[in-house]
Amino acid sequence: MAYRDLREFVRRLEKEGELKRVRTEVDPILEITEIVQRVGRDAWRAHPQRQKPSVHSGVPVGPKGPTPGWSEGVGPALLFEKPRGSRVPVLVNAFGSERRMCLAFEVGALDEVAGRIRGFLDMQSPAGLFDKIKMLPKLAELGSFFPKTVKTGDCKEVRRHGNDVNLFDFPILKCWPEDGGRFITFPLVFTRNPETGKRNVGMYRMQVYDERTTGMHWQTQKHGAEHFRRAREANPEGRIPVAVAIGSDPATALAGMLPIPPDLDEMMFAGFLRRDPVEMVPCETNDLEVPANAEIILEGYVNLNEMRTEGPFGDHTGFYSLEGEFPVFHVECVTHKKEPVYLTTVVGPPPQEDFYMGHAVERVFLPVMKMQYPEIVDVAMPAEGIFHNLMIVAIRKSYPGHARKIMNAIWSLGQAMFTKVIVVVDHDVDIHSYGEVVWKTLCAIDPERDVQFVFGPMDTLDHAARMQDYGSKMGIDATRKWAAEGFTRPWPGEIRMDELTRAKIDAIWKTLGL
Ligand SMILES: Cc1cc2nc3c(=O)[nH]c(=O)nc-3n(C[C@H](O)[C@H](O)[C@H](O)COP(=O)(O)O)c2cc1C
Ligand SMILES: [Mn+2]
Repeated sequence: MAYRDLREFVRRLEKEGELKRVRTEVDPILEITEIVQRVGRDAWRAHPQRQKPSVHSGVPVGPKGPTPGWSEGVGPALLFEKPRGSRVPVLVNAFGSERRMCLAFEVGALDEVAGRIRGFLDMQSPAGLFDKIKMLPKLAELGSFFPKTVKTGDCKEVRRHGNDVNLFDFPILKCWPEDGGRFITFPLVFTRNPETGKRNVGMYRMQVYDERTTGMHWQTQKHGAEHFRRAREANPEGRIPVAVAIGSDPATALAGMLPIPPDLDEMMFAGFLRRDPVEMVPCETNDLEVPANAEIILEGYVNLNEMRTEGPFGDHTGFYSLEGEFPVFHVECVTHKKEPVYLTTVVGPPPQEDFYMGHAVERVFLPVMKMQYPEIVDVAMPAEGIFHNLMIVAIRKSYPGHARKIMNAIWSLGQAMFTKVIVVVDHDVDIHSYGEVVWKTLCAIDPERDVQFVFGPMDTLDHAARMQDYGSKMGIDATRKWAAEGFTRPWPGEIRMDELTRAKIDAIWKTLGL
């Protein structure tokens, strides 16, 4: 049974021992972040094995009990019951471990979600990966995961319009000392493609400027930004309706971060993930729809001719993302449950909660990637690589230049286009052991020959790129080099003891007193 709403997920987390309540009054300005950092650092330090998803995503519970780190993540989910200045409790870290991501998707292991997607994709085999993902709506129709419109929902229990709207009623965090203000960090931002009418949902942070105005940080390559541009081309002086939902059942709440193709409805995907259609209600003041079970809804518009300075913001890079010009969201109406919970997350120096959210996406989409590129054996994205900076890929190399072909494939694959450094190794390297990756990569390269640079779109948050959103990327071919690639020297074998000697020593080992 799919979770009814966020509250039901909170109850489940509590039952599973995954949630702690904080009853002391604490300030959403900085103090909550500091508490989240402390529980996170302690948990991460205690479990250095946590970064081995090949071990812990497939077999969460082995004969010796759960794999260390599977449940700890960045510490427990935290429900702050008394945030200073608000009557609304704050939920943070709800998805901050692999175990909680599995609870969110109601599976024993993330591979199960991947398996369901693969099951659908196996039924058809259109040409490209994106075409494959685009098949999902049709396939999902079979399973009737399409969102359902309903007349009303819990998110409408309280309604406020115009001057009665006050964003400061909610315990919106200011996370880090130099942040430009308070930021809503876990929203679902709803827009429609002005040309096709299709819905998009994205998770884009929103800086609170005053009671009824926020920033809208959709980065230039994201679908919300594309809707904005298309509408502006048609009518530069106009506006587009925007609705924001904060807090929903877990699959729906997470759908805003999914790196799926444009015009594929994230709410359909959420229905697929929760195995039950998402119920949508019409907004009060525009023609958008929002999840009926949401905790809080903000309705309003974005002017197409208005930009405002947004930031700085302590970001998931571990640095402040700089000030920039972004559109402005004007809130005209707020609706919410009678006793809403405010869902948020803290980003900052890795690892944070978002590592586990991104890690789940990586594991769930890996089989889709493998279907398109069967030579890919596995992919690893260390937390400190913050998703876009480093991807380690193991391939079964079959022909000259194969590693470079895979780099180009990844740079053309949806949001993987942002990957700054790709390291391609042979299939026999354990890419979840970063020590082994460093060792074998550095032994395998002649840097001038094996490093390739390309130019292209960059993550907006990359502060080292020569320009915002545009820069260079690097691919390292760390596979064994072949004669067919112009490498004519012999390639040495890796040192390993022979079986006979090992067996002999095994036989006398206990007598050696070591
Ligand atoms: C906690 C969190 C915060 C995020 N903040 C932003 C943001 O401020 N701006 C942005 O463009 N993407 C942000 N993202 C990434 C987007 O949600 C992600 O790229 C998503 O796929 C965008 O949806 P779209 O493809 O429909 O545009 C964030 C992701 C997470 C997990
Ligand atoms: Mn989208």
